[in-house]
Amino acid sequence: MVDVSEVVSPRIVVAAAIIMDGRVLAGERAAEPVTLAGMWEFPGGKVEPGETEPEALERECREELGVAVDVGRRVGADAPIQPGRSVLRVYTAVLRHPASPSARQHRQLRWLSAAELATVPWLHSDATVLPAIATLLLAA
Ligand code: 9L3
Ligand code: MG
Repeated sequence: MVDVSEVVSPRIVVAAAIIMDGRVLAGERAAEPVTLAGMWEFPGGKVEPGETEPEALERECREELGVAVDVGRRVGADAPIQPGRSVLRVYTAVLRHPASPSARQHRQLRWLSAAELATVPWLHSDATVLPAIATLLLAA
């Protein structure tokens, strides 16, 4: 059956640019789907029905990283994931407590400076936001 909501408007995927001390947290995707394994992303996932985007991001950071975050403002423009089907929205976020994120679902996590952003292979969607992230990191 066709899900009408997918036809009418693309699914929103939110991701967190968690920034601390001039670095941003990036994660290497593990399996699921296997085609994206080894690619790097800002942690996050799909907004579920009834959730606001910040609520979804708080939930995803809890589930994927085991941390509480305060969600800030949008970074960069909407980036297509699967054109017409899903779109990525990145928000800044800060850790609410001085806890270390743990790689509960990622293969590994890294804190990257602006100069290090290009050292990992990013998902295409996330790569489009990197110039805006670099600007933020350099201003911090
Ligand atoms: N995705 C792209 N960039 C991101 C995230 C968190 C997700 N920063 C894409 C990968 C999947 C889809 O969105 O195609 C759903 O993500 P997830 O729920 O598997 O994390
Ligand atoms: Mg995810």
